[in-house]
Amino acid sequence: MKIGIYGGTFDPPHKGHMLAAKAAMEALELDEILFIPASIPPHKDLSEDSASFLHRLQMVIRMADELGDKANVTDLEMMRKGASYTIDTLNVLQKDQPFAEWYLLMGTDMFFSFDKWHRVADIAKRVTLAPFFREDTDNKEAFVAQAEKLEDQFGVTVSYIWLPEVHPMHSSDIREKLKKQDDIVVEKIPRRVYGYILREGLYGTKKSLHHLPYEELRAVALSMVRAKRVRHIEGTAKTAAELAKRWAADEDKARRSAILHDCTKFFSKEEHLAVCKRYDIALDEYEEKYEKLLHAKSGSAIARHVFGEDEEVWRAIDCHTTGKADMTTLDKVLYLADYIEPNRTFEGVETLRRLANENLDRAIEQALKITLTELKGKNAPIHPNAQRALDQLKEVHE
Ligand code: DGI
Ligand code: FE
Ligand code: FE
Repeated sequence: MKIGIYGGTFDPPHKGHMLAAKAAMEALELDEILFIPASIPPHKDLSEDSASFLHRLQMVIRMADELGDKANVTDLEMMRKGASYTIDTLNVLQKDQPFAEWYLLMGTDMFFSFDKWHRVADIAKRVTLAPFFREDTDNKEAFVAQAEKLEDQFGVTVSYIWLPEVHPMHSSDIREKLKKQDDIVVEKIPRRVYGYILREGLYGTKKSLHHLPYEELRAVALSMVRAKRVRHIEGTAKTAAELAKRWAADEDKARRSAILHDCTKFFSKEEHLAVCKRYDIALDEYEEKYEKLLHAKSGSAIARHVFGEDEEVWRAIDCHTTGKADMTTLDKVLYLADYIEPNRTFEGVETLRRLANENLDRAIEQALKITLTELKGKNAPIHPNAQRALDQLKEVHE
């Protein structure tokens, strides 16, 4: 078991960190990479415009989520009072996993100051040092000399990680650009980290979330869900826009409702109920009981009250799971887009996609039939709105 430890302030985490993490995972064949946001770094003072530990932790969680199952985050340094020293962190981690091989990932500055670290000799016995070598900015001779010096002095093994691409922007530049609302920054940080920053108004970004431009809304909405949900939501937005065009609904509203439709999908039951209570959303007995129905209610409330979306948009989100009688074209577009977006693979999805292009109502009727049959098979109760939607659509041609 090889574990890489990647500590830092991550204020904010950016794509440079991701590239470095990927390079380390590959070069060292790591089984796990563990990000450790520092609480109070001993080597540098946090700048005034920095984010709190909890915000940095949340951002790192979002970055790590992009890197897959091998990437994890620990809040271990939050608990510690005073300065956070690597040796203390190692003590805790190695007690948990005494047989793992440990790699300490670090940037150039850290590598060159390593001999001055607190209890450096102890650290050297327990880890392999894995400094990042940036090909176009680091000096090869100085680097090799430092590695030899540390090896001689402390008996530590150095296994450097070669970074061919240097990410030109540092966290401090990113904070600066965020404050100035410079769009260039969007390319430098993972979208869901950017969304989190906007949502929380970090680094002097604007506070209001009402009527965000689509790209910002997209980032914020996606920052609310896990990475694995992103494809489905993006797929739904794409299909919703296409269906809106085909059936003369508002394309922009279709896209906005779709990007938000599952934004509360990862809320706990308590969170759904808290949102509904806060915004006076009355729940019926089905919604109270079946959590799957709740995300449409809480998602709609958030779209309305947090993002200030138009009524048509939050109403479409409100009925996206069950459907209802008298659906508007936008309601139908979202319902169907959710059902047939490109990542859906169930039997009959191709037929349904064709039907969606020929006859919107027949397609919804078909989708409802499939859902209700499935629910009956599982002995799950059918929401009256779903039944009403189906009955009404059937009436027209029976
Ligand atoms: O959020 P998604 O997974 O993208 O899709 P969705 O919002 O349509 O949710 C689908 C889930 O909702 C699926 O597991 C079935 C459930 N569902 C839909 N209609 C009803 C329902 N569950 C019950 N009990 N009753 C319904 O009428
Ligand atoms: Fe949903
Ligand atoms: Fe969905």
